[in-house]
Amino acid sequence: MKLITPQAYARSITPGAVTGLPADFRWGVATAAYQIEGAAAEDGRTASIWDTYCRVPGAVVRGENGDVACDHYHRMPEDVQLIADLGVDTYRFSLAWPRIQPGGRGPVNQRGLDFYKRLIDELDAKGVTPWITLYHWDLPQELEDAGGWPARDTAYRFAEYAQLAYDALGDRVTHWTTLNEPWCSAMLGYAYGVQAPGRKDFGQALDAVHHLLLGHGLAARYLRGAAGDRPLELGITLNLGTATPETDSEADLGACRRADGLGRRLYLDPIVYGRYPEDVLDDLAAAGVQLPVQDGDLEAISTPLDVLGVNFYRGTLFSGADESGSPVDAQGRPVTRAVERDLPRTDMGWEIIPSELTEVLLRLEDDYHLPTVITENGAAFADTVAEDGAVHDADRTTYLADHIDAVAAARAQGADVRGYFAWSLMDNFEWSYGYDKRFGIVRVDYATQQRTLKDSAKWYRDTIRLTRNGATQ
Ligand code: IFM
Repeated sequence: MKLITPQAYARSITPGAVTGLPADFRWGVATAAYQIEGAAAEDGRTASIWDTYCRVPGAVVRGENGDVACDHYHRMPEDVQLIADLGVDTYRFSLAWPRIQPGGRGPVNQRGLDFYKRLIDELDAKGVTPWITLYHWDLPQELEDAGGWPARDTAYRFAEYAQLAYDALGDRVTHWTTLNEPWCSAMLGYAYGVQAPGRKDFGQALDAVHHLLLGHGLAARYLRGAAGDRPLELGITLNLGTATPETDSEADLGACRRADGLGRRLYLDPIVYGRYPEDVLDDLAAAGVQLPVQDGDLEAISTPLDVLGVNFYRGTLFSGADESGSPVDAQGRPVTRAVERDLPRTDMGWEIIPSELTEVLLRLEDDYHLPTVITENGAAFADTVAEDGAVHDADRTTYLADHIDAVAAARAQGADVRGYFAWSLMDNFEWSYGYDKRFGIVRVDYATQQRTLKDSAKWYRDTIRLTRNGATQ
């Protein structure tokens, strides 16, 4: 494969209005609690599965962890000022479950909750709308010890935590996302073992899928009821990409059907239509796996939503044959193989192809008819600090510009996409990659905790301003 360096990918892009994005288009930046907060043992917070997983030798690059991260817990007012200075209208952040309800059971921990109240005060004072994600992967360790997401009780515990959070903050916050990327929680955490809690059991991972969705549904149902006449913008965030067949062969088309089924329809169909996709259930049955569905679960899971959060990073080309051309593996199971393309890549090794974001948004419009918001999109690149202290990250600016254009293209073709959040506000703890991978539009010097706007942040700020000023609708 020809390697194309980020430098070859980057273009020089000046800020300008993005045609076709309306004045009320939502612009934001996003973060997640464990990735930025630090203060891991402060004010009553107890361990999450990530605190534990980071201590497993070899689990995280250089054995790093989120104990300090970006020290956002102590630097929150400065960080909110940074957000306000970017000119975004919305800040998407997650609540740390083990801070709000240590151990995942029992009453609220007031000191933990007060941090988020102060954050919301600060955002309000600066005119930035808070958008809360209830769960961005930091399951209280005590719940994992009791069985984790493969156990049905965890769904009820999540609904109870959602209730505590909404009762405390629902009068101040309108925008609520239940889960971030349940595919990652279930598959990376319980099937592939490359994220917390690090289990490797396909059957348990599928139990986790259903219980994550059930937790989402029970929480969504509670929030809907509790909101009453109060405005509520309720959603879930899924990581959604494309599955493109390498050829039109039956095997390659089958590989795409399976990848799309297990990666996307398994979540979207129950959430939007209240049913699991038949073909995926058949595939699972063939593998000896059955989802632990009980009466009433799918009604809860399909509680109506206002918005679907889309995290887009990459699409994938699939082949239904292995390297030797066989359509089945050694166990006789059909092959679903990702094929590398000759495309530029980010520092994560992820292929860059913005047109696939347009494709995803149009597909969601056609098949699921829910308004969407891009709740995450962005790229890690190996930034360098120039002699003048600046970060000239033309590669990241190019990535953001091309993907925002892809959103505008989807809108022009009829997709009801209403907002875009850059991932991420600042460099942070990138899970199993530790601090190695930098996704921020703001650089964090972890030795001093100094924040520096990268060129991409300045470009984003100016593009938002020009687009708002130039918007006609
Ligand atoms: O950093 C993560 C985030 O927590 C969830 N979505 C993908 C990002 C980049 O890997």
